[in-house]
Amino acid sequence: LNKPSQSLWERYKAIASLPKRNPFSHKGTHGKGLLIGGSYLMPGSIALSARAALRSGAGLATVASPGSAWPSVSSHIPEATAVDAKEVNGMLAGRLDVDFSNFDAIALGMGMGRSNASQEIVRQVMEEADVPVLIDADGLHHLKEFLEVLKNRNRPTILTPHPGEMAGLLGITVPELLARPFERGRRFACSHGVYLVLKGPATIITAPDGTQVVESSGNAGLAKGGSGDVLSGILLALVMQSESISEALCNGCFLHGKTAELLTGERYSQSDLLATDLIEGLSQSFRTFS
Ligand code: B4P
Ligand code: MG
Repeated sequence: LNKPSQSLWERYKAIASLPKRNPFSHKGTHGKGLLIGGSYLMPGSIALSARAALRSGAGLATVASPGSAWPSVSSHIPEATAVDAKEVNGMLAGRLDVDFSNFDAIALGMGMGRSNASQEIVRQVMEEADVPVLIDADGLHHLKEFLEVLKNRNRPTILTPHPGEMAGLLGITVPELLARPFERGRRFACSHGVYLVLKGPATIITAPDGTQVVESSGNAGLAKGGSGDVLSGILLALVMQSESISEALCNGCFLHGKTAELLTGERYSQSDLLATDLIEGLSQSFRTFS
C-alpha cells in the first residue's frame, strides 16, 4: 500500500458539493434508483431506504421486494413504484426479471433476510448490473460467500457495513477490526476495488485507491434500528446526483449525522429519536446546508 491519504469531511465541503436542483430538471435528471430487499417479516427497512432516497432528491425509487411485503412497504411510501419479484417463505428468491440498465444506481440488501434462496439475486446484481451498486445489511451477509465477484465489476461498488458486518466480511472479531479500522478498511477497499463506508460514531469512507475521509457528525440518537437503512437511501440518492462517488458518500453521511444533531437539539432527545423522524428531518438539513 502507498502512503495513506486521510482527511476530515467538513461543513464547507458539503455546502460546496451537495447536489443543486436545476430549474429545468425532470425526474430522470435526479436519478432512477432500484432498491432490492425487504421481506414479509421485515418490510420496514426497504420502506425506510426508499423514503429516505426520495427525501434526498432521487427522481424515482423503484422497489423489488416480495409481493407479500409490498402492501406494507407502499403504505409507508406511496411515491415508490414496484417490480415483480419471486419469493419463498416471504423472502426474495431466484433471479429478478428486471432490466438493470433502466436504473442509474441500485441499493441492495436492506431487510432482505438471510435465506439461501435470496443469495442468487445478490450474485445476479453483482454480475449483471452495469451501474453503481450499494450493498448493505443482509446483502453483505450474502456477498461474503463470493467476494471474488467484486474484482470483476467495472462500475462502482459501495459497501456500507457497521463494525459487526465488516468484521464478518474480514473473518475477524469486532475488537480486532476496531484496533486498526483505518488499515483494515483500506486494505479491503484497495484489494477488492470497492468504496467502503465503515459506519460508527466516526464513519471512515475509503475509496478504491485507498484515500480515506472521516465523517464524524451525528450522535447516539442514531444508535437505533433503522438508522442504517435511512443512510442507505440517502447514499443511493446522492450517488445518482453527484459526479464524485466519494463526495456523494461523505455528503450522505454528513446529512444523516447533521439531521440527527439538528433534531436532537430541538424537538427530540437522543433516546426517543426514530429513523422515521430522521427522514422527515432531512428537509431541515437540506434547507440548512444547500
Ligand atoms: P443489525 O440488525 O445488523 O443492525 P442493523 O439492522 O444494521 O441496524 P441499522 O441498519 O439501523 O444500523 P447500522 O448499524 O447499519 O444488528 C444485528 C447485530 O449486529 C447486533 O445485535 C449486534 O450484535 C451487531 N452489531 C450492530 N451494530 C454493531 C456495531 N456497531 N458493532 C458491533 N456489532 C454490531 O447503522 C447505524 C447508523 O447510525 C450508521 O450510520 C452509524 O454511523 C450511525 N450511528 C450509530 N451509532 C452512532 C453514534 N453513537 N454516534 C454517531 N453515529 C452513530
Ligand atoms: Mg444496518
